[in-house]
Amino acid sequence: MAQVLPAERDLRRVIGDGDGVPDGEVEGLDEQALVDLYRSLVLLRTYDERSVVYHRQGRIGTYAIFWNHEAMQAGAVHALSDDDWIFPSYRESAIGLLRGMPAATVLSWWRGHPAGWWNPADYNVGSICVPIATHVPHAAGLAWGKKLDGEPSVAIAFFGDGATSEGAFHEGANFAGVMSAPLILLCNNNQWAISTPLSAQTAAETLADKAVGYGMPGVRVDGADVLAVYEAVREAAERARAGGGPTFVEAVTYRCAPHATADDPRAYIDLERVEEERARECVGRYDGYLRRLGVLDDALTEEIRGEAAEMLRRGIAEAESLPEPDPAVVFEWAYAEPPPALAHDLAELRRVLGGSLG
Ligand SMILES: Cc1ncc(C[n+]2csc(CCOP(=O)(O)OP(=O)(O)O)c2C)c(N)n1
Ligand SMILES: [Mg+2]
Repeated sequence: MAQVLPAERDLRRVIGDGDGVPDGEVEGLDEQALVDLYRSLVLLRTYDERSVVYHRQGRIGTYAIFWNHEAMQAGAVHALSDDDWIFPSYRESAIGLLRGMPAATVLSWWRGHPAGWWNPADYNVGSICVPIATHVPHAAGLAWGKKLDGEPSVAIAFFGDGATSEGAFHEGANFAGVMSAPLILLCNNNQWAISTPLSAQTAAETLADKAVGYGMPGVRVDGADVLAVYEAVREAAERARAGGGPTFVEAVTYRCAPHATADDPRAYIDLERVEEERARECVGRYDGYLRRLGVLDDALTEEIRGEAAEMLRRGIAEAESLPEPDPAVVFEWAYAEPPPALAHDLAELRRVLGGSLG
């Protein structure tokens, strides 16, 4: 009988505070790799901040903000190879950028344009999953399939603290455990599910404790420490590739932006706590780490930020230059032989939309 250890209690950290807490080091990351990681963090941060502006300008729809979640996304992707599969939730909508997906594609998704529906096989990045946790069984199935095919790829599924209360999470985790699938369950514990706090979500002491029930290790990391996430995911991937099965990684952070552009957290959140968390946000912490190490200065920072800003400028221009989609797309692909009522509904939609789109 395999022995399953209880989940780790302490949060793993690598980045110090530039004061009393010393910086650690991750083996095997040279200067170039450290700067590449920074580039990815800045790209995600820029995407996120610009998207809030685009939303306010009416250029994209309701948008799920991921400010201060960049470290868990970039840290995890950099720890994987391009053959590994990523299953994002709406919180990781732009993670494909780290696999070379154009910004216009992700922005198109948020504009409700079909150009935002990429082919997952082009980037090994699954579709953005909005229903909570339903992508966990998909990721488990893909990981199991890779194992059956004798391929060394692993899959990673990103989901939130709230998702751990969903049936699909439990089914996917259990299946992965039983099949020893090469899966990484990356739980973004930002301590809120819209307005539901973690304390109302679970009676478990930690979310990583859930791993024990599925016979897999549970690891807890500081989710705003990109190097701690990197190291934990790299270990989980090595274990999975070696036939060791799945790992649950709980990346603990705090949601210090609204859930989405449609949310006003002042109705339920402690604003002082938010300010504290914003002061220790993940991009600034890694920036400080690299400067203490002597591999980052103002000139390089400016260059990296400029590149990211330019990518977004071009991305939104490209997304906005696409022709309006035919509204018929809403009715296609659900049926091999659409029922006649749908033709009536489409005609009605064209009439309501008038000449502009029809
Ligand atoms: C199956 C399902 N139920 C409810 C919702 C509505 N909903 C959207 S986001 C959200 C909260 C999810 O919280 P969490 O899993 O912690 O992820 P976070 O948004 O914090 O990243 C809920 C309940 C949904 N999208 N899908
Ligand atoms: Mg959450």
